[in-house]
Amino acid sequence: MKKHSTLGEFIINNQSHFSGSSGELSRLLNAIRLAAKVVNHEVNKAGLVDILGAAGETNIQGEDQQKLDVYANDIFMQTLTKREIVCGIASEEEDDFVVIKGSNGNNDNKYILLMDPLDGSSNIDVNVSVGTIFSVYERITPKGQPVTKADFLQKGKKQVAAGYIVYGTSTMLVYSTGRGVHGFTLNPAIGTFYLSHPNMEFPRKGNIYSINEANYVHFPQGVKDYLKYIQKKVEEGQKYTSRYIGSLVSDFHRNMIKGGIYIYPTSSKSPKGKLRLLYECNPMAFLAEQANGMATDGYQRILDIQPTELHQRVPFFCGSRSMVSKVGELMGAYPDGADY
Ligand code: P6P
Repeated sequence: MKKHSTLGEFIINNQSHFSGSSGELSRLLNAIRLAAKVVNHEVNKAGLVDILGAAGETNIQGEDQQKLDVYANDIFMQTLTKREIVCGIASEEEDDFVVIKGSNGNNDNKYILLMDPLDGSSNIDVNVSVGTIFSVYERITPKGQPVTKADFLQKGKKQVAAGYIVYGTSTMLVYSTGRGVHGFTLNPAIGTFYLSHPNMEFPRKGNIYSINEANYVHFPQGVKDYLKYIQKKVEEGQKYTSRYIGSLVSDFHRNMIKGGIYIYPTSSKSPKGKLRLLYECNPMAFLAEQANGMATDGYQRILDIQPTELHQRVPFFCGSRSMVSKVGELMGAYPDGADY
């Protein structure tokens, strides 16, 4: 596909790769495209209207709900509900999954979607990039019946699509349907996404590490050893740099382009890690592997983890293969020293 083709053209041209595709996945991706533009418009003017600040409620994570969190959740829910595409949605902003019926009240739609509608929302008030993360599966319970929790607790390797929108200096939609990772940049003047980054890949090696070192004292020893390993490399003259935006999507996006690793390990504040498996780690891990990168919980492949709860948290190590495998080695994941 030539560069600068539009996202719409790209979706249509790639539909033929799905055997028996009835166009539902294309319609799902087009719905995400539309919702992304609407949310982008609001995010870009957040400072101008009274949409900042907590909505006065807290979500299931016990975090203040910024009004934009609520707004983004509503826009994606509304856009995905009116198009006969999904039969269920799970969201960071919803305590439980939501059953989505077809217009005639049926439960015949094929896909389920999980999302973090506005990740990094604490950055909104300080004008730093935030993002939307989404993950798509085919339902596994029988068509015609309401979706159940089992449909949402599939292993990450069963995803049929995943992606993110990064609302940054420019707004990009980056996604994969299992045939590589492709980035589209929005031209806000005409509201069109153009293919700007075809076949995105993590450089095998990298020199950027993204971690909140304020939690150092509570890190597992293997993570402490990895940071010491990096510092020793710097002493030996190798170039490394620390970059941590506090927005997973932005750190991931930069590391995928330049090479690097993002780590959110366990800590006393987050004994199971902070990031959510279903709608943060699984979609980002799907993208990472499609981009020749790697994603583990420090010991095992994220995409192999059997989920047990909608909002469960896991430690997250994601990025360039050589960096993720090195920290895994120090965590004791590869006793035989295997290098991925
Ligand atoms: P901390 C945002 O809340 C988020 O889920 C990720 O986007 C980000 O990388 C991380 O948490 C930041 O967490 O504890 O370092 O502020």
